[in-house]
Amino acid sequence: MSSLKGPAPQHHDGSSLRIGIVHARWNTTIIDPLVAGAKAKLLECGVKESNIVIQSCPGAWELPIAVQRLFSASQIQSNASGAPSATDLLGASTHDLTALSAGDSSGPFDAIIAVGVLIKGETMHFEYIADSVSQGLMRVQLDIGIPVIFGVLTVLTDEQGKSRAGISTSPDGKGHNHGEDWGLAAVEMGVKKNEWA
Ligand code: DLZ
Repeated sequence: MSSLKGPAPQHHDGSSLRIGIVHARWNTTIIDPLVAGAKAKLLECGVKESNIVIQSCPGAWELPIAVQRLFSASQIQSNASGAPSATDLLGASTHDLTALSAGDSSGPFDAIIAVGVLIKGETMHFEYIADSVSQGLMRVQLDIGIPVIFGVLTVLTDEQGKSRAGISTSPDGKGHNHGEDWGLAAVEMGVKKNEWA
């Protein structure tokens, strides 16, 4: 029976891929399981742990520049042997990007997952950030020519966010971890980007 919502997940072989995850540090209760879900699916698809690089930035607003810099740094790294690593470059130029973990591999990323959680407050902040981040990530994706997976939840309440991270406390169940879908999308698009090159 076909599902009413979302694409049927495709499982591709990610063993030759290098994937970046950049996440905001606002709403970490929701962010952490999303990042863990994305990483679990990458590993399940065969992406090597050393080829998964996870970085953070302060908030969702910073995600477009963080993705762009992470990709540029990985390109520089692959073009010049002995050059500073992606983590070094990001650390040097963007002090609030901190490495949670970094792989020992090098080379440009095949896809980058941008993860953020925007929860609507009482002001217009949410609308401005949500709109700018969406447009910024699309622009970066097309500029760098690498799939940028849109892992930004724009929710009205904490509970909606928790449900989409698979940690809801509601009696209806825990919800579904969308991070897992983003991991699968990154592998699918990373593989297809190479096939369509
Ligand atoms: C300022 C702000 C607010 C109000 N809400 C969120 C949020 O729900 N999620 C998120 O990721 N970031 C939020 N931020 C921070 C901005 O994204 C940004 O980090 C700051 O405005 C500094 O540029």
